Amino acid sequence: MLYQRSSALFAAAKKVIPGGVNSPVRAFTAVGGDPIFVEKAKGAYLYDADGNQLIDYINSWGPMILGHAHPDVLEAVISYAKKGTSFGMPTELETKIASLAVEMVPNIDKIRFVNSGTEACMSAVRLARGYTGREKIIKFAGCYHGHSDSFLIQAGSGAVTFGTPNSPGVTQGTAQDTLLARYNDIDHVTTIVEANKDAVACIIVEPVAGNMGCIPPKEGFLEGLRALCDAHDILLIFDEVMTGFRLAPGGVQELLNVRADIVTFGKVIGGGLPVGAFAAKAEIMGHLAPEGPVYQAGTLSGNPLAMAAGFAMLTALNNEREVFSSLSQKTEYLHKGMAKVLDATSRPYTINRIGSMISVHFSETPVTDFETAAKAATGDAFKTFFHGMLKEGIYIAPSAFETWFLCDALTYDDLDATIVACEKVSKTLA
Ligand code: KE4
Repeated sequence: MLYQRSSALFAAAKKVIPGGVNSPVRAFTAVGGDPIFVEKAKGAYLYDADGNQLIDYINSWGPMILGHAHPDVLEAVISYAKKGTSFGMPTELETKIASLAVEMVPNIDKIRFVNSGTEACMSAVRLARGYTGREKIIKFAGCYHGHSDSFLIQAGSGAVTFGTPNSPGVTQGTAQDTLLARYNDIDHVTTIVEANKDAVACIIVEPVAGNMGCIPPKEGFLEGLRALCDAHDILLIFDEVMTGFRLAPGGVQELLNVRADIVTFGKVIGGGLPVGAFAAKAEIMGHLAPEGPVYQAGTLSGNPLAMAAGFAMLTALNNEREVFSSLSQKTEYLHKGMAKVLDATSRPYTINRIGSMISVHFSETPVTDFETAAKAATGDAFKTFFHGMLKEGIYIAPSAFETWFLCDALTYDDLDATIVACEKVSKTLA
């Protein structure tokens, strides 16, 4: 595996793009070295600027659940592009994808499309504040809801690897309205709610955390949040940007049977084009402009190409629901295979998994929140593991604070190749 052309492209990119990338986590800062520049992708494979073929466990950070360049998505985008790329006017296609999403996801009547997960989460919080008339929000250390000011308080994902819990540029005025709780600790959240009586508009949570590695909710945690919100008239926002249409057709609400008041989406819902969305019952969504007073807008929201890609993706998932169990089985197979080879080493590790989300942590203790995730990420074990797997042609998340996302184009031969690579690399983990 050679990466000369990627390195040369990175040097050129850094001259005109901050850090050479348009999103920090792509820069390999957490693992060192120059990022891989990709030329194209198909199914489960990436083809990089140096002609290497890599098995992809990032899948554009989630969207490519059926594999890259899915024929239904490509055909939809190409045919819609021929009709024009943007109108700034309503189209029937928006109603079609909205109706399909409402049919697939429990407990929502209406959905508003935006252009990213950040926009979806930012708008959901504004809606919750407008609906309740309250100002405080509660988020969880290590959870990432995009780069809106209110969320960059001990955020997960790339924000962690930069050691800037409160990013410069976020004002104290903003930060004071964001209260921080410990993930999987319902007592801590309860204490915060009780200390801020009638002041909390919403609790926003990744119902399965994916930005401190993959951290499933402990038994009763989500149910506890639901009860707490009911008792204090707080809106519960499930940030399903990662989990929506991935862990089940109806996301975590369906998988774990816990209802949120507002749900946000991104990634899969756009089929790889820029789409975010937020959804709720009509009674809440009716507060949004132009029906209600809470303003939210976007020139390219509901863009026809993005809607075409998203509609093709959701249609494929809705019609091929066995894909969800297929993905879970493949992820379990990978988990068991990697565990077997890692058990043969002296290196302590833990693997977290739910559905088609999985992460490997070199930790002596279970990883259940930001503190344990951060502790596991210290040292060079993950960095060594990442580069070792890359050398073997396996592309995993370039940070211990990320989740791997499997796609259903992965074959069991691909999974076996990944396990063999893991065995080889595990021997280098001192
Ligand atoms: P975007 O604005 O990046 O589309 O979505 C923000 C977001 C919101 N909520 C959750 C749960 C998310 O995981 C994300 C974005 N995920 C990261 C990966 N950890 C995107 C990768 C990146 O920042 O480049």
